[in-house]
Amino acid sequence: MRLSRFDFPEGFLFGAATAAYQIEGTRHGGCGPCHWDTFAATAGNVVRGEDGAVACDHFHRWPADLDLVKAANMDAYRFSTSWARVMPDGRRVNPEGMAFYDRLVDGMLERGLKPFQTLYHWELPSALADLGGWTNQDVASWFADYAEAVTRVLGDRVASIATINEPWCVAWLSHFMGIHAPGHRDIRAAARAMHHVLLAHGTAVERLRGMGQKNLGIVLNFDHTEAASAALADQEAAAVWDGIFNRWFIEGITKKNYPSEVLTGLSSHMPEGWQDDMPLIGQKLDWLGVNYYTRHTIAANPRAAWPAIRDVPGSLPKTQMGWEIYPEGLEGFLTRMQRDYVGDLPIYVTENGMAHADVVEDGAVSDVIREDYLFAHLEATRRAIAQGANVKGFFYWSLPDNYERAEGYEKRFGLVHVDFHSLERKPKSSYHAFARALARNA
Ligand code: IFM
Repeated sequence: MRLSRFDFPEGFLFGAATAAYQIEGTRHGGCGPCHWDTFAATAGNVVRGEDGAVACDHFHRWPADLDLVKAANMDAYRFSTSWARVMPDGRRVNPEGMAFYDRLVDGMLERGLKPFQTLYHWELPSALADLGGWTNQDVASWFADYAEAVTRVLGDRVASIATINEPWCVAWLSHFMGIHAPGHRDIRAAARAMHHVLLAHGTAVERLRGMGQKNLGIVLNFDHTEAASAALADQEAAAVWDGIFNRWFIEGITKKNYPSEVLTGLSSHMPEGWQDDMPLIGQKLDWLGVNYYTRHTIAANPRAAWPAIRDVPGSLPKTQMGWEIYPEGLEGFLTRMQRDYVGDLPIYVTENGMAHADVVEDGAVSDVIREDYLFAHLEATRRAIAQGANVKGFFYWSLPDNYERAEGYEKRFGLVHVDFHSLERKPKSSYHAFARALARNA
């Protein structure tokens, strides 16, 4: 017997998540260029060189998309505002871009959906990328200016605001591993981005709180990390990876310090005087967002430079992304956050989902594997709540299939299938299963 909304505490919110660049399309509404446009235009970065120019054309089709959220009996919708749409040159407001989000938020409220806004899900305006982007410490005040401008318009109607989505991706994946925009592979750039992304978060929180805004949080991503063996070298390698991926950001915010295993490699590249920023970074949150997808097995890699580690392929069933399916990791992070970092602070599962090579057959999409994934992670969430984690909501990633960044349009995460030629939407069997579980008259 599968779970339903009645297996969760009263008031628990269910929803789906999206991000601006991945669904909206950038050709309309005066949207400016962002670093993802140039990253995608550089050969070799993105599968088939695909970009977000059209995506799901949510810019025009948002009323029908919100209808789908509503028809799935969801309570909330997690969306992001694009910095490059609101401020095409990074600094001056584009009224047409702002008006789009104004209508979108009203559209959610008209359908009884709580708007969960994310301010930065990776659309750094190109004009600011030209100035060094996340490696320039001025990014903190640029970001706070943007946060203030958006909040002056939307702040009276959104239910919550996340500053940054997945700082690990913004900083490490994009400046050390080179896999996301701007595609750097540079330890100094990475160290600066690792710090500046949190400085931007803290600066924006201070600014918005000063305006009286409530419900401010941040969305962090976590990957369950295991050592490949009991050997000390593998154990230490796993601890370094856990530090980079899972501990850097949450410890920066809740302990006002960074993990020593990571500072060993980064301290000589950190911006001067970074320690003075920690009180601003460590301001109290109103809630924490946890994004969780998979686990990693890590071994030492003695021949490599710091952080001398390598990924060892795991043995569990994998998604279309090649990510292992391991719901126990979600339970682990939710209880770990409560126990080690945030206590009773509200926690939301702000993203969880899987990519699968879905196909339309006889006019329908049967994605039973995604149904199983979703319900296994809902079970994991419920177990964490039973152990005392104050989890208040769960958002599936994503509502429609969309632009999966470096993977282009090939990897399908949606509850709703999108034909990227006709842009027709077709709810998958997972959408219907989730809708049944969320029905109030069940
Ligand atoms: O599509 C991404 C999203 O932008 C951030 N979190 C992970 C998702 C799946 O890779």
